Amino acid sequence: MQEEILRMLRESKTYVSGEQLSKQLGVSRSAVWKAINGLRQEGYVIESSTNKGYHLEQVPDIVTACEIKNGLTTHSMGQHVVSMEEVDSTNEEAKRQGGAGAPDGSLFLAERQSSGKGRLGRSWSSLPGEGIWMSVLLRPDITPYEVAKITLIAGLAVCRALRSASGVDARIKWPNDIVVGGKKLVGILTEMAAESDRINYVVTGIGINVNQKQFPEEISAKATSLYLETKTPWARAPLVRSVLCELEDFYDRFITEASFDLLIPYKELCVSLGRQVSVQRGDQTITGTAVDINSKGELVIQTKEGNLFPINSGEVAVQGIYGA
Ligand code: BTX
Repeated sequence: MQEEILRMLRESKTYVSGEQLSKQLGVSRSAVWKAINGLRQEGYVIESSTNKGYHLEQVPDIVTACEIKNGLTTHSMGQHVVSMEEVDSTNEEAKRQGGAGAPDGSLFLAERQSSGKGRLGRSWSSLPGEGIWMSVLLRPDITPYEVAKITLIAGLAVCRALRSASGVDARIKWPNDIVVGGKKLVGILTEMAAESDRINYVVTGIGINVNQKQFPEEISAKATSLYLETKTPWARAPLVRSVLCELEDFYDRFITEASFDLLIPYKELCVSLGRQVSVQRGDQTITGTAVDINSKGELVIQTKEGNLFPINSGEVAVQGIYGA
């Protein structure tokens, strides 16, 4: 009912009377009053006047299902939303619910992660209310071998969404970190459940630093936020919607259009190309210039001897950009 009341208040430029709300929803005036108070507790500022009724004055910066879905134009991404106050990790929750049959495009969000995960067992700082900690569950009909492309799509979609929403010069550090001026703005962790050559589901976890004014000391040299880059606070729900729209657009094209070449827009935004990079392969360190991304999505490194090494995973250190 809170969702319905909110919709009616949003649609009306003037006050909506308690009577109108209770008639339209088929509930008592006191039920309306309780729901209004519930919304106020979530942070909505709702004016009430004895004669005129209720008026929505201010919407809080929260990432509830109701706020995400308000104005969301996707057909699949984020149509099923699980929004939590706190969870261990949105990726873990997405995997739990993915195993239990949650639909393609399901979105899992939390205000706070108690064990936010980075890659290779690292942790992700997920302070409450300051960032977007979200995971999208996908059920693509592709082979496990093609999942690397989903990783690239996620990076591309988030980068494009943040560039157009905020104007920051965000770039992709291959395969899917988003950096601004060498510092990490977004981390993406893609995980999958698969059986031999069939994907069960893919979970793309996206951590976006939005309103942090400062970071814990151990990461302050390498992390940045939209606030630090623009000196303006950002409402998170519209950013989530932009990410979902871009993600759906690229993902749909990847799945349905045989001729779609993801690498064309990707390379335009990839900051790794043309730079000096190094990567550990077993006990060998390969150092050279990142010269290309091949059709498999691998980063191609050219050594000074002229040898080409395609790299499909592993930590690639890029000169001038902070690492993990
Ligand atoms: P990563 O392993 O590339 O980055 C983790 C490293 O980045 C850490 O070791 C630390 O040095 C640094 N770091 C930690 N927190 C932050 C931060 N907030 N901003 C910038 N740098 C940081 C990248 O892993 C993948 C991160 C994915 C996070 C999302 S959040 C939603 C979803 N749920 C979940 O548990 N993980 C994903």
